[in-house]
Amino acid sequence: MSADLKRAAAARAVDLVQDGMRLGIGTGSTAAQFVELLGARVRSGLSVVGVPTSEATHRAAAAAGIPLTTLDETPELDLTVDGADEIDGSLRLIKGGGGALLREKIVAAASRRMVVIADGSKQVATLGRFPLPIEVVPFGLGATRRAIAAALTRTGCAGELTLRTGRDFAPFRTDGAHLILDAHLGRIPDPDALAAALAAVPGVVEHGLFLGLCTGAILAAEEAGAIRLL
Ligand code: ABF
Repeated sequence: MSADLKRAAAARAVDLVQDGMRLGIGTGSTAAQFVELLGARVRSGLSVVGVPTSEATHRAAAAAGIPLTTLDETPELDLTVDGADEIDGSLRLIKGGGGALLREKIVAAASRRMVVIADGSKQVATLGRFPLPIEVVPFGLGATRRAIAAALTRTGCAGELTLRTGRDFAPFRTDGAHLILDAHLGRIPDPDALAAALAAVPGVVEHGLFLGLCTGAILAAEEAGAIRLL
């Protein structure tokens, strides 16, 4: 997706922001466009406070001049705007390709509305083409991995689990110093069953299935800057 299309989706999301709102601010390259455009509105007098979903977004939002808060000071948010890796027709998401799924889910859950901004190609009929990120604590990794594999099998999923690595080939660490196992599933026949099974595994901190959290989506398609709303 070109930066222009990301910016078009982000601009539509900025239009949803009203004076006085408490915002959740997403992570990723599309959310970064939202941060830039929101910063410009703030510098023109819009009054908002934002909770960033990652250290990277914290830095970008602070640099853009957006007043920041925390969920301790501001536990209820009006609107979260964030990217996604996949979205289906029922607004169910896979997130976490950028590694920020834990904070993203906490912020989305604290928000009355969550709007996804994304490339239209991220819309799928069935979730699972994008590898599902599963955030785990480092302790007991081998046992946790086996339990996750069993949970996948029980819920009709098949595929490989890979430990995510960074550019230096060392294990990728999240903002919470956890690890990520990516589940290469192809398709997830029953996302609710899988979400429940993963949540029941000790050692799993969070997973990238966002179910019942997203309330709307702004998808930018390649065709002539078309915007599709879900
Ligand atoms: C975050 O950034 C993630 O949940 C998702 O993995 C990713 C999407 O990034 P991009 O907007 O760069 O495609 O929203």
